[in-house]
Amino acid sequence: MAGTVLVTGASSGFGAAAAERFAREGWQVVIAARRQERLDELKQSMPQPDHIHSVTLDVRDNEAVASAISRLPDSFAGIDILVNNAGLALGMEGADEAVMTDWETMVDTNIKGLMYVTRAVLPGMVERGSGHVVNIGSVAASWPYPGGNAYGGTKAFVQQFSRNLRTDLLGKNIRVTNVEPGMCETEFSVVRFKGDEGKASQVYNGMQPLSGADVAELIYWVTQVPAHVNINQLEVMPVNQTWSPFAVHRDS
Ligand code: NDP
Ligand code: 8X3
Repeated sequence: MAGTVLVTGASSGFGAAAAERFAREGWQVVIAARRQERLDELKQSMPQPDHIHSVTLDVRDNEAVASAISRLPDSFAGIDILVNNAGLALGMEGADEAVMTDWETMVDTNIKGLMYVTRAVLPGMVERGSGHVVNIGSVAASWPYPGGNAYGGTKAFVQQFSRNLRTDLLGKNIRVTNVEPGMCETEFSVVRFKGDEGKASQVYNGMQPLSGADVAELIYWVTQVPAHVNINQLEVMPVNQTWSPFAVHRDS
């Protein structure tokens, strides 16, 4: 057996693809998300379902996170790799029109949820003297775009939190990597546009976005480099996405 990986947000997108990628290589996978039926389907689709343990979990609930980690069955309790993937964007309104509860949900999930899961899992890694935390950031952490406001802010937190984790964990043999993808067609835009599938699919119209499998491959790869190597940050975009020049507003 290769080891045990915990993937949050495993019911869809990168998380489901990463769970499959690790399982294919013989890893045990703890799959966590809120939608239990999706987790059940994923488990049953795996080559060895008994190597998969599913946990219904809302990462915004610190007590539930701590309790779920402490109640993992013994055979799944030694988490070697944590993939902090659960997250979302909500809305694309400008900052003067954005919905405050959307901002709060992004902060609660992308920042606080990621902190809760990390804090619950790290002591075991430190005790065992090994581990790897793979955080899923975004290009939005570094590169602003209209409507990215609070979402980009939450991913900037993930970027700096990842760096600071590295400094705290120096000498403890625990790796930390921040994977920062650009446009990828998952359920991300359907969630962002609150179920409007037409609007979501327009985001990827006429261009080839990344796939969940592309990102899963990178998540897997950063964990497979030699044990003395730490990939700090990995930014990736589809070829058809780059930055914009500075925008300048002119009066005439
Ligand atoms: P999806 O919407 O396909 O997947 C998001 C996953 O997060 C789902 O499994 C969802 O599960 C889970 N999730 C959301 N909220 C919670 C919560 N409160 N508790 C537990 N799980 C939760 O999107 P992606 O796969 O694209 O997104 C995964 C990560 O990648 C996110 O952090 C996103 O910000 C980031 N990202 C996405 C990019 C993209 O273009 N797609 C680019 C860069 C980064 P459930 O609803 O069942 O709880
Ligand atoms: C989302 C990436 O490029 O769609 O994290 O804003 S992008």
